Amino acid sequence: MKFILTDTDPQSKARAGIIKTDHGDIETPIFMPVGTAGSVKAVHQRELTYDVKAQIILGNTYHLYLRPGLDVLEKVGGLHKFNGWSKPILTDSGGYQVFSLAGTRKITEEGVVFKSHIDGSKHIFSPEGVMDIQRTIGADIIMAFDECTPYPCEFGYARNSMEMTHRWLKRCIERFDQTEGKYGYSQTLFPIVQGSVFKDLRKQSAEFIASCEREGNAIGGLSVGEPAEMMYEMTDMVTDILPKDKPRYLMGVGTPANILEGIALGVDMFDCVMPTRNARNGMLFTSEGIINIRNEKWKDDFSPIDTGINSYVSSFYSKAYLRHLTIAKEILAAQIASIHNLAFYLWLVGQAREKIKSGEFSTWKDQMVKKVSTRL
Ligand code: PRF
Repeated sequence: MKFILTDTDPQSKARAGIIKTDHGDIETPIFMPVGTAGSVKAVHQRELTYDVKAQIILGNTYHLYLRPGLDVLEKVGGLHKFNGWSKPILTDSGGYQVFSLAGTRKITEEGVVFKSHIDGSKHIFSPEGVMDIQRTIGADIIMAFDECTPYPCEFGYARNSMEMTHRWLKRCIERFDQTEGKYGYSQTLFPIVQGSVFKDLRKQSAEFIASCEREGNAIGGLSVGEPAEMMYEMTDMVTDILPKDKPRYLMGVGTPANILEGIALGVDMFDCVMPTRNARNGMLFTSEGIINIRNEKWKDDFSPIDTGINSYVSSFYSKAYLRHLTIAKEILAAQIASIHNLAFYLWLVGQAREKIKSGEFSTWKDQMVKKVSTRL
């Protein structure tokens, strides 16, 4: 993997660049649609490419390991072959899903023992095991095994957790560097900064992560319920420490406004279930603001969903029709809304890139944050 920084904004820490992988280039800043179990919910691969214009999607180690399982993924030759997505893929390590999804779980120095949310069966994730699993899934970018602390979290817990995440990282790196990609292309490992909302812990973690000198770095443990201002403050501190010549990934973030602020703070990559999950609940993000499509006010509004983002479904289907489909619980509602929301997120980061390149990012960002946060 290679990262080329092409432009920097004069008034903020925003930057534009290109990540080069064996499955193609990713222009940054970028939003990565979440495809937890090997599919971005309600959106098929051709739509992801041509309508959403996704450049990279996510998969989850936890889900893919439980189902379809490593035997199937190894036999087919990795996740790209299995789901037909030939552009880059990133897998999260399971260090987050195990904590948020699995029923009972026990964390020890060795790793995490958990019970499957599918059949209750018992499994163990260790730093080494999770590296091996992600080698078998075959994502281009794989994540270190970490503990994402909850919010709020006591200082002592956050410190111990961060220190364990750092020890786990050393084990991840050792295992990753001793092994090779199984399918003929290269993979890269991103470590994850933790430290909850404590400045000294964040600083310590960012310095440790930077010292590992991997090809890219991630910021975890944020967007877990803390006020947005706290998330920005931590991100700001961390991006001052992480190397400038490597991509930075803010995990699980966020709203359109969160993403714009993150870009201004020097973040290059984002992922979140929000555009797809909220789409399935009738919440649409548009270039004019936020729409609850179930609202009576859209009943006979035959105007297109959003003509501002150059997306087929968004210009073709009307608000009234999508409202009808949503209320009638038609499957097509989830499809149209998911494609639209993702196309909007990809349009937004694309605009951010253009504005960084033309030197207009900061003023545009302030206007856009207000616009995209307005409830219509
Ligand atoms: N760690 C991992 N995945 C994550 C997070 C984290 O801290 C977050 C936090 N918002 C989202 N996804 N491994």
